[in-house]
Formats: sequence, C-alpha cells, structure tokens
Amino acid sequence: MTELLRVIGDGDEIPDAEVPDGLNDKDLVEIYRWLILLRTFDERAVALQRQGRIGTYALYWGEEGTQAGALYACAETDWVFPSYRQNAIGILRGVPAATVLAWWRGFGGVHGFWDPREHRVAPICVPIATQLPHAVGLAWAAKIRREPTASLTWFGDGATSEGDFHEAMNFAAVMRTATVFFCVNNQWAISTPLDKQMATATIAEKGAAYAIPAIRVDGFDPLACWKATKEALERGRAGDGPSLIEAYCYRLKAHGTADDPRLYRDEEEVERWMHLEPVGRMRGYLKRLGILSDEHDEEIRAEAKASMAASVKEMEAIDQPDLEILFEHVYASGRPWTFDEGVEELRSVERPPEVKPIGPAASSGAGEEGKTQ
Ligand SMILES: Cc1ncc(C[n+]2csc(CCOP(=O)(O)OP(=O)(O)O)c2C)c(N)n1
Ligand SMILES: [Mg+2]
Repeated sequence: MTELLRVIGDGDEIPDAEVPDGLNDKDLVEIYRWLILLRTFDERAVALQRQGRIGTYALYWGEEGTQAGALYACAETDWVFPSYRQNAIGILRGVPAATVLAWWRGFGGVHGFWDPREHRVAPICVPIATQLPHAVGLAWAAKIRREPTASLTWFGDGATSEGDFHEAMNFAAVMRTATVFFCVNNQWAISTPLDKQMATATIAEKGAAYAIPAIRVDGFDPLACWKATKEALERGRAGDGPSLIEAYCYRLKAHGTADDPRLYRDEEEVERWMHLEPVGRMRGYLKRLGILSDEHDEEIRAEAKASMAASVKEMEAIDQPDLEILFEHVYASGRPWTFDEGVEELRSVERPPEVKPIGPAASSGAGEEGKTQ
C-alpha cells in the first residue's frame, strides 16, 4: 500500500495523467486561484507575525493542495472541520480573511468569530485530533435526519497517535457515517519524525483496522487530492460509510512561527521535496495544457494580493474585544456565576499595552515573505 495516486506530473520526469473526469478548464483555473489565495494569505500572515501585528501563526506553505483540492470536491452543504494547519480554509467559503487574521491576533473577527452554520466551516481546532469526533458526529446527525450532508476533516500524521483518531474512525465505521478522514502526512509532528511517531509504513493501512477503505495520494498534487476526496464523498453519500485519505507530502517550512526546524532536521532533505510544491506544479500543468496565460496568472495573483491587503486593514481596524469574549460560546445559554466572578477579577487586572509593530518583516525559516511561489 505504498503506491500514490497522482494526476499532475512534476513537469520533468513524471508525466501528467489525464485530466480527471468531472473537471473542466474553468474548474482547473479555479482550483489554481484557490491555491493562490491560500498561499497569499499564508505568506502575508507570516510577515504580520514577524512584524508583531498578529500573535502567533501556524503556516501551511506547501500544503495548499491538500486544502484547495479536497474542498473543491465538497458540495456546499458538506461540512469541513479544520485543524490549526487549515486555519484559512474558511476564506474559500466566504469567511472574511480579516476574521481569520484577527483570530491569530487573539481578537474576535469583524462580527466576532464566524458562525460555523453559515459557512459549514467548524471552528479551528488546536487540540490535536479533537475535530475528528466532531466531524463524525455531524455526519451521523445528518444521517439520522436523512440529509445528504457529508463531513470532511483534516488532521496530521501525529494526530493518528491520539485516542480521538481511533475513536472517531471506529465510530464512523460502525455507524457508517459519510465522513472523509483526510490525513495530511507531512512527515513531521513538530520535531517528531514519522518513524518515531508510528511503526506502520503508511497511515493508509490503519484504515484496515476499522474496515475503512483507504487510499494514498500525492499530497502536493491538488488534483489527486480532489479525485480521492470526490470518490470518498460519493461513497459516503451512497451510504457506504467513511473513507481514509493519506496525503503524503512533506512539511516544507517550520511548524509555526515559534519553531526553528534547522535545530532538528536536515535542510537538504527539505530541498529535495521543494520542487514538488503545489503552486508552481499546478501552474506548470495549466501552462502545459495551454489554459493559463502569463497575463491571467498575473491577474489572479494581483487580485489575491489586493484582497489580502484590504483584509489586513480590516483586521487592524478591529478594536480589542471586551474580556467577555473569553467566555462567549462556552455555554449554549446561561452561564455559571463563577464566570461572572472571573470576568470581574480580570477587569481589575491592568491590561498590558497593545503590541505595536516592530518594523519590517525579518526573513526566517518560518516563511517566504513576499515570495508568491
Ligand atoms: C492534545 C494535544 N497534544 C499536544 C499538542 C501540542 N501539539 C501541537 S501541534 C503538535 C504536532 C501535531 O502534528 P501533526 O498531527 O502531524 O500535525 P501537523 O502539525 O504536522 O500539521 C502537537 C503535539 C496539542 N496541540 N494538542
Ligand atoms: Mg505532521
């Protein structure tokens, strides 16, 4: 089970496969536009963090194909459950980019955090693997209500060592929920490499323990991610239960802005994977097909840049929220008196002055500020 599903070649040694059934030229360019939106967000967010304008940030540079490709396969009514690594996925579903940036600043968004029901995008999950049972629960509820809604959740290789992964997989299989378990195997869980994380050769083979069909795809290939997700969703909707997708790739940058991977891994290894990154690869593919001109490419990038610049302004215009925000959304209705006491106590503590930008972005191992590919 080590073979990888791949559609886009590397423009050099690996030839392109046929354009998958169900995608036309417009779709292909739209997936590319999504990749550019995600990439632009990611690079800008790293620069903002370096300038002290947001607090911290978990970058996903190189993993855009696992996000855009998988989401493009979803119906609008399907729900998605991101981890911190897919933090900006909502921008492809109408969540304002300013709201996501504000989240990283520790503020609410333009109108507080987004309403998951409006965009069918669950809140960003930071505790590892906790979004998996949520995704199963949603698909189970949809099944009980006889709604055609499926759920998709992303998680990392490290997350497969968590109890929540096993519980969610088992529950989904037994209840035959329409859930797609999309594992982004970037081969690192912070500084822990894959072979210190698990004893199996692949993540896909774990599906067998739960009788869940599994596939391995090239995680740097947005169309392979699309194809596998599409098939998994169709299976789920037909009543055939969950699927596991292992998107095999490599974490090309730091774990987050507080991490320096040079301390624990060989940068030459990173370089060996770099040529497979999805944005340049998809661009090359579209050009080989003759459906993306340089001018159109330039237009797509300029639009993404302009919309991101507007989002940064919008984010910075958001006032520091009231302390009450800490306790919002904890209870559906009412709240215990201890929360009121907590707010009062916090109000009596002097708040530190707001962090001010500290100058231009410094270059680091965390990102490629200013570079779009
Ligand atoms: C329950 C829990 N334990 C530990 C952490 C600390 N932590 C944050 S990211 C991470 C590694 C996760 O690796 P992986 O699942 O491969 O995802 P990736 O970061 O590579 O996307 C850990 C252990 C956490 N957030 N939640
Ligand atoms: Mg990982």
